[in-house]
Amino acid sequence: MPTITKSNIAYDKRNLSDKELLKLYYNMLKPRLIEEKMLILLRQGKVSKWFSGIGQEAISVGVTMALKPSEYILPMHRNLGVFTTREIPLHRLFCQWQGKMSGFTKGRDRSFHFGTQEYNIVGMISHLGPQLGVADGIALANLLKKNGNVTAVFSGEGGTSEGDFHEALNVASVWQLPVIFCIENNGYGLSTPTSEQYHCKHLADRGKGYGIESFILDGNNIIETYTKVQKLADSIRKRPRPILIEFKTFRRRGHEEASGTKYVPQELMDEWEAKDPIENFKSFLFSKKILNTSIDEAYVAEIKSEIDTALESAYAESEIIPSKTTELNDVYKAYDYESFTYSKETKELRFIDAISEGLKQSMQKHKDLVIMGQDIAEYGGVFKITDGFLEAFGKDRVRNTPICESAIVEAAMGLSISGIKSVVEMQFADFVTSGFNPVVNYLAKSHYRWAQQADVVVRMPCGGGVAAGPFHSQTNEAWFTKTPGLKVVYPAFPYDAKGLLATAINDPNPVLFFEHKALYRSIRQDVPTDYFTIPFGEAAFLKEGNAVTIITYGAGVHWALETLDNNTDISADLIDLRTLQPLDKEAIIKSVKKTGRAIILQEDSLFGGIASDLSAMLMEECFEYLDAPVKRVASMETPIPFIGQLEDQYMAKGQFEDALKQVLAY
Ligand SMILES: Cc1ncc(C[n+]2csc(CCOP(=O)(O)OP(=O)(O)O)c2C)c(N)n1
Ligand SMILES: [Mg+2]
Repeated sequence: MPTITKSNIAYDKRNLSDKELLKLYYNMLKPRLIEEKMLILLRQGKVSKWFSGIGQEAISVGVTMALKPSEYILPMHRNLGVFTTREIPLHRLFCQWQGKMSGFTKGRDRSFHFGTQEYNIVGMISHLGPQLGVADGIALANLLKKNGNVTAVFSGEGGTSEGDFHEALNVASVWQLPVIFCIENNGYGLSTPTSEQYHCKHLADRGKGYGIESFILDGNNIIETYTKVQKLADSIRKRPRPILIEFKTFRRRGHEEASGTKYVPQELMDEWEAKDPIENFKSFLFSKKILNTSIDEAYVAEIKSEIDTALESAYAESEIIPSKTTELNDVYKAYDYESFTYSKETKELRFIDAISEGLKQSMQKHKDLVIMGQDIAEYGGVFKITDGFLEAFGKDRVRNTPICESAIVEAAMGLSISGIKSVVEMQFADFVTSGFNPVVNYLAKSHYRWAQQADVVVRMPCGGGVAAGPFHSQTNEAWFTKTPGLKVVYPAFPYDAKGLLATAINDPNPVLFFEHKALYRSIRQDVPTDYFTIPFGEAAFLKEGNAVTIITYGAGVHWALETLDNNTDISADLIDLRTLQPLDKEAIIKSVKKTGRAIILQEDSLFGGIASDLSAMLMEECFEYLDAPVKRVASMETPIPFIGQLEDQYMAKGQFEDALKQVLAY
């Protein structure tokens, strides 16, 4: 550490007590000494990747000390000071970095990529920006619970270029969420200097554009960061609203240790070394006779001894012994399916009404369940599924959102972290692409990474046959069945839609719930009027026969039924999968072993779809029972065209009858 005899930072100690000032110093010293040790261990190859926060400690420490321990902080990769100030035992931190069992991720994720409910810290995913939207969700939960808590979230200046930043600030402003957005502007994002990252003077100036108060602080001045954040947090607790702070600081080491700093001019390094947040503060405290050599040496000795002891105990912990069962079991949160008794009374409902009724009854059952989506409140959603919900459940729980799929999925994750279930309505399943990252990387991986469930249902109005063209017709379930950690539900009937939606909401795991738009108003069925559930992973046998097994789901079910109605001589097992993840493998295999022939019908285009995987599974499991090759029937390998004659040509429906007859004739 450089020695600074006269402070280069102008401190004003205000009304802070000596004890508080010393605590600020101690809390900055700790991450610095840990990092200095880590750098040695890194060179010895004893620690994996390291992102240094040396020179930025005043921000992590100031913000963390300004918040109450019960308030969530969402740090980034350089915020060791957040973790140490929250007093996470060093043993656990070191175990985390070494991938040991006593860390926070059972060796499944590295460095600062973890969260802990015990310490109210939610660590990042690599993609940086999603943290900001997750903070919105936590802040929303605090607002709904009226607990007066503030949430702080960090981003580098590089991360502010991501769309997530824009979306999160906009949502926080529109909803007046009690969240402090902390930008650590440290001059570089990997090798990219600020001049190539953004084209405005200060990032804080962006606050105005979002309608958010913003401030610029000297990120190297611990008194300024601590007292200002404390004051702002107090004010937000009384009058909830978002605040943007740009902390000016500098990244004194490479992006990560191995990558070096060749591209950083030496003058900048020298200039910022002279502004070291710890050395300058130390010199100030010495000048005020608050700190002296003996106290300082005692601090250093105490911290070093804590580090050494914790390192020793972390190294002594045995390596993780891989177990496939443990790994697979932790992808999803365990959930014991619950069935409910319900009266025999039924009512004929259209597919769309069944979804609406199921959703409404879940809103009644789960008193804090929140639904979010574009135009879902006063307008009732573009399909009118949530018509009347606003009047029944109020604006807090039925939330119109700006057009920002990423931030809303992230906010749903934040609600789940705070123990609140949510349902997100994609206006059309096609638009999930704009929220794809948080679905497949945040929701899907969260339980596996740090045992945090993502209790979120994403409703997906999907499918073609409605002359809606390439961007309002897709059935994109295969994008999600590919991703471990997600459940995927795809009902074909009103009864299934209602019962499966209730289960999706009860299940604490992330569920993609596909609703075929062409079925909304065309399919009717008698459905129990009471609340009821249907278990996941159980296919429905709609017809039983001996000659062939037809496996399908969604609109495909109705195409197959129509074909069988027109060909009453065909004796087929017709399996409606109902849920794609989990998949009822047993039912499929059992049926194919019986019939010896299988045809799989999907609406999506062929390559990489569900049919391909099912076909491969049947080849592996039923080869010796097959009398004909397994047949896949799917739509054309083109985007989905608009006009009727082109869409009809595109759709798998038109090919199904011939393909079925071929399989039978083989
Ligand atoms: C979506 C995404 N793109 C790129 C990266 C690679 N990456 C990781 S950190 C980083 C730089 C981040 O810069 P900044 O936000 O300023 O934070 P700093 O590292 O300076 O603290 C980059 C490019 C990533 N992790 N995620
Ligand atoms: Mg940066």
